[in-house]
Amino acid sequence: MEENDKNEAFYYNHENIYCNSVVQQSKKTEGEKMQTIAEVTLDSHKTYKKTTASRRILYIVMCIIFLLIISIVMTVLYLQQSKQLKQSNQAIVLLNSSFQIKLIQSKEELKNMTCDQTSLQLQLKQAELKITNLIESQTYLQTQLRKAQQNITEFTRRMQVECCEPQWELFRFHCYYFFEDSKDWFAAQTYCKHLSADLVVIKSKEEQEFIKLEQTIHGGIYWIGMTDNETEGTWRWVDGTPCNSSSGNPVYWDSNQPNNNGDEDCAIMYPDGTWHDYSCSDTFRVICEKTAYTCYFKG
Ligand SMILES: [Ca+2]
Ligand SMILES: [Ca+2]
Repeated sequence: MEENDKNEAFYYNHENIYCNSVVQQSKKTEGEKMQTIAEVTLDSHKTYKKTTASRRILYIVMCIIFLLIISIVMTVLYLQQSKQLKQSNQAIVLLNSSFQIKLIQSKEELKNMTCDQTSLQLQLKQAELKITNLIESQTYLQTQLRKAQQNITEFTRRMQVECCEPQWELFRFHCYYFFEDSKDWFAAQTYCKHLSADLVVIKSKEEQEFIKLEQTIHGGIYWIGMTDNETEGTWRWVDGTPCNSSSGNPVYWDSNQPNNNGDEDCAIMYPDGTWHDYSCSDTFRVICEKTAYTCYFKG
């Protein structure tokens, strides 16, 4: 029994030793593995670090390149813009110069126009003054002309006179011709017509007195231009106007005339101025009458 126990104990010890050895071996192996893993891990880590660093460097380089490209592009754009700006500035300078020149020219023209305007205003005032003077002169001349026309009219009126032909007597714008040959009444009227006249027509007291006076000077008995041969008792002058007291014209019949003694249709005038009706076929002297004409006084 003890033997067995000893064997068992021995076996147990050997087993423990073996186990321990296995464990130790196992531990040793795991450690190696761990070490290996650690080494691998470390290598991986180192490799990762290296990769990361490379990537960073790459990123940095790319950024630098990008920035360089951006800078170049910006520089090119800046240069282009600067060139355009320079051209624009040059154009502005040219425009400004042109504007200044035109402004100076405009000022000069304005100055000249101002001078011209002043000169024109002065000329206008002078013209207005001349027009005013001309109007005044025209008014004065019109007044003088009107006065001269009035003087001429008055002078002409004074120079105008009524005239009669030779051997005709003038009385109040009429001419009278005392023809001393004897004719019947109708022949007497025809004779007067031949002289552009008629037998005398008496229409006022003054005319009656004038005829009477002339008849006294010339002497004899004269036909006057009055007849009732158309209607008996209705006496008319040769100009057609009635001859009676109601006509408004004076009548100078003798006290018992007209009496139509044996058909008396024509009238005569005695030297005393009285009127008588007589036969038209009887013959007496002739008094013709016509309107005087206008003539001019000769100094
Ligand atoms: Ca009669
Ligand atoms: Ca008689």
